[in-house]
Order: sequence, then C-alpha cells, then structure tokens
Amino acid sequence: MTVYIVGHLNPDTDAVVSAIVLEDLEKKLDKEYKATIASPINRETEYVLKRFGFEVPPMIPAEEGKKVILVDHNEPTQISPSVKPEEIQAIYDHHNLGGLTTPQPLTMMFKPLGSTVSLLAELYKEKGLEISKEIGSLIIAGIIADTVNFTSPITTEEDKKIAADLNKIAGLDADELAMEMFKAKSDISGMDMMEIVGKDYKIYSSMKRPVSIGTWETVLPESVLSHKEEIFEALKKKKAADKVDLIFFTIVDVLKGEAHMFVAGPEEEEVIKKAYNNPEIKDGIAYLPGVISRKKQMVPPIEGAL
Ligand SMILES: [Mn+2]
Repeated sequence: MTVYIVGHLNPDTDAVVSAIVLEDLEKKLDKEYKATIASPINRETEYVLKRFGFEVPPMIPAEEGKKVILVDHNEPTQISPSVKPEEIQAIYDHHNLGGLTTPQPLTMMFKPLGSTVSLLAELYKEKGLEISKEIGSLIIAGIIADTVNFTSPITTEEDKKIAADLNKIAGLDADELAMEMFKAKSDISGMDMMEIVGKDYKIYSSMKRPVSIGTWETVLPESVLSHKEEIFEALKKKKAADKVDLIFFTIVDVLKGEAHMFVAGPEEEEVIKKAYNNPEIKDGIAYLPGVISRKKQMVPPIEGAL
C-alpha cells in the first residue's frame, strides 16, 4: 500500500523537497512511498525542481483510509484537508508542536534545525545510505530556501555542515543558486495581491486566539509594497474567509534582511507594537529591521503579545 508524503498547505521549497527526498530515502529501503503536495507550489520551488530535473509532485489524493507522512509541519490548520489525523503514520519536522492529536501512536522525528531537509540528510547518514548528486542538490536548495541562504537566525551549524558536505558531490555555487531562487520567488508577473498574500501563508490554531501570518520573501520589495491598497483589501477578505481574529502579512527583503509588516487593523496594531517594542509605523506599515524569519522572529513575539 502506497504511503503518501506531504508538506504543508501553501508549500514552500523545504516542504516540497522534503517530500521528494523522503520518497528517495524510503525507496532505498524498498518501501512504497510517494511524494505529493498539499496545494500548488511557488515559483522558487518550480525553479529548483526544473533546475535539478525533478517533476512537480502530484496533489495528495483525497481517498479515505490511506497512509500519510507529514513533512515540515504538524499544526492542524496547515495540514491538507485531504489528510485525516488517523491516516498519519509519521511526522518529520523542525517546527514547534502545534496541537495535533491522533488516535494512533506514530513515528516522530523533530529537530530544531534550519530546515526539514537538513533532518532528512542526517537520516541518510544514520541509515548508511548514499545521497545522489540530484538529491544532494535538492537538499542544499531546501536548506538555502528556509535559512535564506544561511542568513536567517534559524540557521544552525549543522545546516551549514550538511550543505557543505553535500556540496562536495553537488558542486554548486550556493550564492548563485540562492540568487536565482530568490529572483524566481520575487517574480509576481500574472499574480494578484490576493495570491501574493496567500502564497506563503500559515494559520496558527494553537495560539491563544486564531492568527494567520503570511510572508512574501523578495529581492524586490517595491514591486509588492507599491500595491499597498490592494494588499490591505486582500487582508480584509482573507481574514474574514479564514475566520482568524488577527492577520499579519510581512514583506521580507531577503537581501537587506529587513521586513515591512502590514498593520491590518487596530487590534493588529496593538499586537505589533507590543511584539516589536513600538516599531516605526508609517502609513499602516511597520518597519522591522533585522526581521526575516517567521518561525523565530514573527510567531513567538506575536504569540507573546496576544
Ligand atoms: Mn521548513
């Protein structure tokens, strides 16, 4: 029976490549595993898969009673609606635990590393398995994506060592790859602001109040900041549609290492002021120097300020 591997909704590169890498690893152990996605991928991931010769994984099927492995997430609101808690066999993740309960026992591997693929790279080593050049390249891309080319505060020494070791086989120029990935991610042609707000967007159901935090990592912040009014409109719609109390959306300049956070309403303003110690707010946008990581620099301070 096929076991489906799937990352979170609104997948990022780490979520998608983790599924592909884990499929490769399990197949080396003669197991029937299939990498899938929970919703359409972003342009950075498209670029990475194409560059290293991988197909976009199919959507996870809705069939009942299937077996599923979650990668790169565990919070119920970030899991595909096609996955039922009783179908989950294992979780490989690098996030905090977010309130999932299951009727059955399961395998779990969690480590506070920069990416989920870092953890999978270590699993190859533990099991004494070889990593191919293609898979090694994918792992490096996943680490670069989640750690913003090793600049995010979530980056660990282990991530750097894993990438450096794999690069002996992959032979990549990491900075060149990172720049191409960031450029692909910054391409907004044909996208409206509703899509941009929702592309890298997570709902947090285990906080004191239901909150959502979207980010847009870019090398061209102006290309999005110049559509301010449409973004505020999109946030209003999304907040109502997702039934969250508070919505946050941040444009992250990955080159400067700073963020602009939209203040969607008076309650959000209160939280942002408390979370970031009265930051400069101009025309409804808070300026947050040094902030790039949602996991480390948005989720904890926002949760603490609720
Ligand atoms: Mn990740």
